[in-house]
Amino acid sequence: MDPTAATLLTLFSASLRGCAGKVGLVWGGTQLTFRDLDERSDALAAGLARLGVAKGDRCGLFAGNSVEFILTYLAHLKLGAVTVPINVLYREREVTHIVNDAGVKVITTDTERLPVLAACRDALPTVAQVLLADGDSWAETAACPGAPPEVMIEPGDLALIIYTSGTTGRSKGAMMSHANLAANILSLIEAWQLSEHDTFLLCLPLFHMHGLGVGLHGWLATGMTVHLMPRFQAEPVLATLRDAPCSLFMGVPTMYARLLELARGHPVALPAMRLFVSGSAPLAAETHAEFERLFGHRILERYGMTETCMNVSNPYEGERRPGSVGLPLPGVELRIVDGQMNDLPPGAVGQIALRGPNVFRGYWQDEEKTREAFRDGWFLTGDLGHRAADGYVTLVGRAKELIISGGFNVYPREIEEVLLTHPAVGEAKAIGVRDPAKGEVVKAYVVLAEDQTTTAGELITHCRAQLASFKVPRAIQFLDALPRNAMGKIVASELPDRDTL
Ligand code: MLC
Ligand code: AMP
Repeated sequence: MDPTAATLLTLFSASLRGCAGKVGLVWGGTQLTFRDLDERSDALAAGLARLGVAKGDRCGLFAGNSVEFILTYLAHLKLGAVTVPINVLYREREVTHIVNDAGVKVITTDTERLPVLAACRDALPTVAQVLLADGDSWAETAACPGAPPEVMIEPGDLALIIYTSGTTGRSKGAMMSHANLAANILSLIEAWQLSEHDTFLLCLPLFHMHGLGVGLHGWLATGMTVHLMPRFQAEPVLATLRDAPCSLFMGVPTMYARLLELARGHPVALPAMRLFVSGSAPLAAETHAEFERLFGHRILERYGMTETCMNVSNPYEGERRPGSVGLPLPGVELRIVDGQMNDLPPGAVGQIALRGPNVFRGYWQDEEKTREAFRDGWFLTGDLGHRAADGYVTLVGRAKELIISGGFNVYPREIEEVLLTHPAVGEAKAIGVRDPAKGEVVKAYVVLAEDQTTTAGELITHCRAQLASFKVPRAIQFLDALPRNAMGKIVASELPDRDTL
C-alpha cells in the first residue's frame, strides 16, 4: 500500500472489517471482537456528532487505558476529529496549557482524573463538553442509534496533536497526519513482521506515541489480538505473558528492569513469545544481556520520537546490537550532521537529522518553533549520535536538555520555572541523576532568595502540587550560588554531587 495515500481508517479496516468475527481485544474478563469495536465506535461517533463534534475539531482524551479510551479514539478518527491525548499523571497547570493551546472542544476523561479537570474547568473556555468514560455521560453518547455521518478524510488531515514537553517549559503540540502515522505503522509491520497471528500484551500508556502510534496502531493495522492492561505492573504482566500466551511485548527500559527484578536471577520460560521491543529511553547493555540470559530473548531496541513516531530499529532478522538503536526504518532517511548541516564520517558524533513520510507536520499554531525544528527540509531531533561503517546508529546523548525518567520526558526548565514561583527560591537548576531502574531521576539545586528560608520537603510539596509525579525532584540540594561562566550562563557540569541525590 502507498503509505502517503493511506488514512488510519483504511489501514484499520483490515482488522475492523477484515477480521470482524475475531476476538480483537481482551480486557480483564471482557472480550470484544473487531466487529464489536467497529459497531460500538460507530455508535459513539454518531453520538459525538450529535454533540457537535465535526471534522478538524480537537477532542481531548485524558483517561487511563480502557475499552472506552480505544472506542473514543476510533470514534474521533471516524469523524475526522483530531485527538489530543493528555498524560494521566498531569496536574491542573499542565492540563490547562494543553487544552487551551489546542482549543479542545470536547474532552473525555474518567473518574480518577476528574478532580484535576474539575479544579481547572473554569479556566478551559473552549471546552463545551466533558464526558466521563466510566460514567453515564459517555455511555449515553455511546448508545446513539443511527450511523455516524459520512466524513471525507484525506491522508494529509490531522489525526493527532500530541504534546511534548518543551525546552521553554511550555509543551508544544506535535501535529501528526494520517499519512505520517500510516507510513510509520506500515514500515513497522514490515520491519518487525507484525501480523494477525500475534498475541500482543499492551500495557504502555495509550496517551503517548509509544503506546498509541506503535502499540495501538500496530494492533489495529494487523488484526492481531491484544491483551490490554490498565498500566504496567510486573507480576500481572509476567502472568499474562505466560498464560495468554503472548507472542509480542513492547516496553520502556524501566519495564524490563522491573521484570528482571521479579525474576530474581531465575530463568523464565515463555515458549509462545516471539518479540520483545524496547524504546523511549536508552536500554542499558547490561539489561539487554541479563534479559537474554533469564528470558531467552534478545530485546529489539528501536528509537523514536513524538514528532516522528519510529525512526531507527534493530533488525528482526540479523544482529540486534546492544547499545545501538540499529538501522533507519524503511522510508526513513537519516543523517549525522554538524552545526552547519555537513555530513559527518562514520563514528563521528553529531546531531541526528531525519526526513521521511513519518516526520510530523509542525507544531500546532507555533510557526517559530516549527521553523527552528527544521533545516533545509530535515528535522533536527536534538539527539546526538554516530553511525558505524555498517550503518548501525548509536545514540550518545542529547543536544536538548532532556531528562528521561521511566520513559517519560522531563525538561529541566519546566521544573526550574515551577521552583522559581516559590517565594523562597532565588535561583534553581534541575538535572537528571542516573537511576538503575528509572534511567534518570530529577534532582534540583536551589539558591535561596535573600532573607528567606525553606526546606527541601516544602519545595518538593510545592512541585508535587503543580507537576506530574515523574517530574517532581527526588532531592533538593541548597547552594550559596550556582556555578556560572563568564557570560553568566549556568555551567551544569560544575554542579557538586551530580551523581548522587
Ligand atoms: C506510573 N504511574 C502511573 C502510571 N505509570 N499512574 C497511572 N498510570 C500509569 N500508567 C505513577 C505511579 O502511580 C507513581 O506515582 C509513579 O508513577 C511511579 O510509579 P512506580 O510504581 O514507581 O512505577 P514503576 O514500576 O517505576 O514503573 C513506571 C513505568 C512508567 C515504567 C510503568 O514510568 C511508565 O508507564 N512509563 C512509560 C512511559 C512511556 O510510555 N513513554 C513513551 C513516550 S513516547 P507516585 O505519585 O506514587 O509517585 C516516546 C517516543 C518513543 O518517548 O520513542 O517511544
Ligand atoms: P518524546 O519526546 O517523549 O517522544 O521522546 C523522544 C526522545 O526519547 C528522543 O528524542 C530520544 O531522546 C529518546 N529516545 C527514544 N528512544 C530511545 C532509545 N531507544 N534510546 C535512547 N533514547 C531514546
